[in-house]
Amino acid sequence: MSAGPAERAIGAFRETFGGEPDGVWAGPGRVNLIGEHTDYNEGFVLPFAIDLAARVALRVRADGVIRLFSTAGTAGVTELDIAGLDRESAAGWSVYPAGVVWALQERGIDVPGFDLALDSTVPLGSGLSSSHAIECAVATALNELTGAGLPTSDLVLATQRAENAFVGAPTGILDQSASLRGRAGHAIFLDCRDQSAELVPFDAPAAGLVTLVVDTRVAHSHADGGYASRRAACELGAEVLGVKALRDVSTGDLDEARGLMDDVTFRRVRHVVTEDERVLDTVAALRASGPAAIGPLLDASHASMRDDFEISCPELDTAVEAARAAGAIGARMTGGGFGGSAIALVPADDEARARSAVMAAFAERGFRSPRLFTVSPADGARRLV
Ligand code: GAF
Repeated sequence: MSAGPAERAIGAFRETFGGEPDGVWAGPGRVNLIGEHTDYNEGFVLPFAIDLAARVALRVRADGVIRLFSTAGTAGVTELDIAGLDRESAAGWSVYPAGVVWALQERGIDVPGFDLALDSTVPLGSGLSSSHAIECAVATALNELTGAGLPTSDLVLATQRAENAFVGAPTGILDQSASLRGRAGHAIFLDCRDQSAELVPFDAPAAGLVTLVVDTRVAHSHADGGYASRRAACELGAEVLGVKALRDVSTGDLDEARGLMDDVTFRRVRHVVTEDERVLDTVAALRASGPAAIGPLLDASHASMRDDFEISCPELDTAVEAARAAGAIGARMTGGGFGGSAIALVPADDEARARSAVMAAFAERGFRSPRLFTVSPADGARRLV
């Protein structure tokens, strides 16, 4: 079997289980260029799959046993029974493959047992969708190996179901859509109401820019209360306004909305409504002028998340401010918030300066050193070998 990016997963598989896997599948992480907390409001998002991925080497077993091994950590092999999977039986990262199996079973798919070795380059808990990367790799593998042949839109819903009902995080469809639909050189403009998707060219280097990620290393979990409370506020806002989802509210409706609800709910609503508009403006700007034109929209998105949605944190604000002061044309936190990563669009000539400025700002405030790296749009979940 050939090596390449699959090599470490294959090596771990041979060492742990013996013999060869049936194949190796990859699920990339993602950054979201813009469109945060709009997905579960049936609105718009603009993520891209990144060139960091979870790789799973997998071989079907005949006895209904699932054995899981990861090259990260010291947990060794976790063993589960394919029959009667529930949240309590799975611990640590095994909830992600177990959740996918459970969601496929719920759709009537007869999933066999399997041995799986995971090797991931997506930093865990970094807000770059390390968990969805695993889920999308496993879902793509099992979709092929069972012959289920689900279309991408169903894989999106199955992995969302795994997150919502098995893992326990009330998330939308942003992350798995990026991981499953990614395409090198492109961002994905997704309408979360009907899953219609368009590829929008995003070639930062051609515009003399790099996409710098600042992983604050502040851990976050969407199964914690912050994410769910934002979602609940949005649902309340939609109910008060008499619409199916906040997608159906326009910025012109905001003045009237202000008088109909408490201030906190109004600001949550305003973030979502203005963020949807910023996504549409970003897509138009990218198409007309390319990545160099979207900086102010990224900045406005961050301010809205910091002040109206209140999901930023001092480390994310520091990353954004330091990168901006060192020449970034735009910067924002990316993902669910409360920690995780920020992205900054930085002129290639200023990259070293921006990196030093962010490191220095973190040190000055006594924060843990962040991880800095650049990313590019990559292909979505697929079989590697
Ligand atoms: C997390 C969730 F998983 C997504 O569904 C989305 O809501 C995002 O936070 C915020 O845009 O990544």
